Amino acid sequence: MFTRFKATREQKKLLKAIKKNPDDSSALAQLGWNAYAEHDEDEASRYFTRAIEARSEAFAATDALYGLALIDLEHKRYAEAREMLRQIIKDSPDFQRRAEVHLALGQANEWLWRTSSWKNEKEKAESDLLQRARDHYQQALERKTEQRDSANFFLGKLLYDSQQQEEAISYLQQVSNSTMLDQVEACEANALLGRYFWTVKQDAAKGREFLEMALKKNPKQNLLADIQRQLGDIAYAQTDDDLATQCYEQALTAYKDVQTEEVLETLVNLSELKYRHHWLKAAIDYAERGLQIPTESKTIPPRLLKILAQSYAGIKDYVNAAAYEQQYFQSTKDPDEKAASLLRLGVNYELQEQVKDAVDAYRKGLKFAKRNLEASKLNAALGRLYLHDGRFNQAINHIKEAVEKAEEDKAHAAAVYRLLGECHTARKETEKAIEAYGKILVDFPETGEEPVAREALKDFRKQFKKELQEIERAQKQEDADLQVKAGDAEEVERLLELIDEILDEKGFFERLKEGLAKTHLSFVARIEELLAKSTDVDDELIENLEEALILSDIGVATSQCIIEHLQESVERKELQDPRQIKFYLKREVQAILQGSEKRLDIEREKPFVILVIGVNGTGKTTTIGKMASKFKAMGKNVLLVAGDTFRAAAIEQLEIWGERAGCEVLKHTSGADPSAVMFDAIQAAKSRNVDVVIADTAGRLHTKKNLMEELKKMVRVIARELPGAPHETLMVVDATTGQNAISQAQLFHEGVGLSGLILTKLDGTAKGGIIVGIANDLNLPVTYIGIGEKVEDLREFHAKEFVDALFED
Ligand SMILES: Nc1nc2c(ncn2[C@@H]2O[C@H](COP(=O)(O)OP(=O)(O)OP(=O)(O)O)[C@@H](O)[C@H]2O)c(=O)[nH]1
Ligand SMILES: [Mg+2]
Repeated sequence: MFTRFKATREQKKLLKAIKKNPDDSSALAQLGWNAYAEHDEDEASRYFTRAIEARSEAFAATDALYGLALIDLEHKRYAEAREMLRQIIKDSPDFQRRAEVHLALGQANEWLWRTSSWKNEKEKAESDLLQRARDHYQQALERKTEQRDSANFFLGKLLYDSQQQEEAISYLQQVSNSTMLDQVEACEANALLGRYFWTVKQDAAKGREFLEMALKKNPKQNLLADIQRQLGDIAYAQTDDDLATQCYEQALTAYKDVQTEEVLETLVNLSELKYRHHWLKAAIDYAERGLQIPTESKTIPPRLLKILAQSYAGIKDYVNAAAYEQQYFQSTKDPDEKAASLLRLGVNYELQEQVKDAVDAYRKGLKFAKRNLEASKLNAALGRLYLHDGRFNQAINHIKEAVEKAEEDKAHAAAVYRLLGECHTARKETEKAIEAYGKILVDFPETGEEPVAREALKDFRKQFKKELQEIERAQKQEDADLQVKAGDAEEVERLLELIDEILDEKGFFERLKEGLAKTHLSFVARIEELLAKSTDVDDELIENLEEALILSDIGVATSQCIIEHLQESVERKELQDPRQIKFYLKREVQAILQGSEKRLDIEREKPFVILVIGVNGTGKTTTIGKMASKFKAMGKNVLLVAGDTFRAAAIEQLEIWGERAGCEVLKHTSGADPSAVMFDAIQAAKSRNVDVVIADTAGRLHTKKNLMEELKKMVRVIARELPGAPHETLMVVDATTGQNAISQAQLFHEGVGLSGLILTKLDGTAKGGIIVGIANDLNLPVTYIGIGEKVEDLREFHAKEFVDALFED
């Protein structure tokens, strides 16, 4: 209110002044500027022109001329503006607003440069106009006035657009935080910086930082769209799909109805994101919008067509899917993509029960497929169709081809082996069928085919057992065919043995489950009981749950950690039904254990030295024996070291294991210094081409200081003789110890530094939950778990397998 009042009062004063003296240039110029500020440019022009004509005061006339030039600039009359501005520079060296004049001249030249037509890029880059624009900005900059930052910005932007990006960036960076720039300039400066760091430097963090800064300055529609699109690109590249989707959708809204390549790129990325997250209708919507936009691009249309084909197939609209698939097939040049497309098309036809078309598509696909996997998938599809059609000879040929090239995709390979099993079964090639199913159990155990293969093998077993019974019966009845049947019996028994062998390989899971039965009872079953009594997930249930967890050996801290996560899920309303708790609990436990898996990389060094330590009787020597057998089976030359010179018969015990595994044992006499044994062992390993050295040690209590010192000395000797060794220092922990195990491991870790744990005797204990506490509290990985005394009872620790065995009823 106040300023307005002042303005009108000043206005009145000025009008009075020119009434008195119509040639008062100063008042006329000021009136011009006032009108200019009110965006009344006609009026401003009139006052400015009168001020120039009056010429009563030189400064005012110059000022008015500058005003006129600015109006011309705004109306894109660059040449006229430039003339006037040049005149000011020439005639009025003392004009106070000289920096502004240079800035305006810079802009006039810049816009003349931008709007002229150039023969080629070179001519454009070497143009005088460009040079002049730069010079004037530079002059404005050097004057260190309020316009300094604007000059900096204009110069930066001009350099950026004239292919001098590095130089441009240094100017723009100086003003990215400036308060002297107006909102629009500040926004553009940061947007340019963001684009530069992201697209030129591939620096996502810096790019995002500047783009977000630009976003805060309220960018105009088009710039907003660009900024959001680039933020989307960054998120997309970093696979932050949610953020990418959000940014792209905002960009699209800001782009409105324009149809540029940028919009098209946004659409194709968005449709891929939607497809990836199974929002198929949205994927289709964006992709079809993308297809409407004319483009020069060779890559985008095929991408759109592929998404459309796959999305329509996903929503079971096979007609549209097939139509787009055919277009995709035509548009892509890559032979393997063509093959993959025909594979999808074939599946599509099968779903529409057009089997003949499907066969044609698969056959045609085989002509294109160069990559193994595509060829294998096409062969498998053909094999499957022929198999179902009863044409076993054709089927087996395709399936065999498929098997050869299937390995790189486990799920697919498993499916192919199942087909092979089915095909051999159909051809009555029983042993080959068993082998095919066996392959799935041994090599692809974590695929969906595993239970199928297991069932198939069990069916064979049942069938053979029945056959055996029949043979027996026939023998008792002294059947005439006795001789023949006896021969059959041998064959059937052999196959039965084969099946048992295969099924037993995976029997570890069953044994693990059996072994964990008590832990299951004390942990899972107790919780199930609790849940059965509850109807709501309320505070009482959570409290009881916490109590149950704490009682189950997983430790207080870990229990609280799990409970906190559960509570978060309750708050987010994901977890509302007590029946869900078991699932959530399982997920939590698995998440904790997942981080604790560790595979020994014995190929890493040669010789690879493993030192095994722990409290008395935890299973060190037994575990070493089992590990030796494993490494031996992998074809490694293993040396066992009898480092336990203390306990009676310890050396003999290791020798028995060594014999069983078929590897050498290096020993001294009982009572010798274990460090001396280690010294000899390392020398021997180096000279005898040993791959893996496993050193046994005497059991010791973590509280016995002198025994800890002895252990440290062994480590020192090993490290001195072979720098970097021991490569693994593994502590064997007896699971039946329960919570004590954690403090034991802690003290050993402080003493010699552990690289991992082996948890033994998980069979039969109720305290198996300790493994969760160990994983959560100690930050030490678990390499192996032991569930019994035999060689096959030691296995690498798989979090998923463990949790499945623990939670399964
Ligand atoms: N049930 C079961 N018993 C095991 C397991 N691992 C080892 N054992 C048994 O635990 C007992 C002790 O095993 P050792 O290998 O001698 O233990 P150690 O740590 O070498 O013992 P010291 O050398 O005396 O410290 C033996 O009877 C093993 O058979 C396992 O995973 N489950
Ligand atoms: Mg021992």
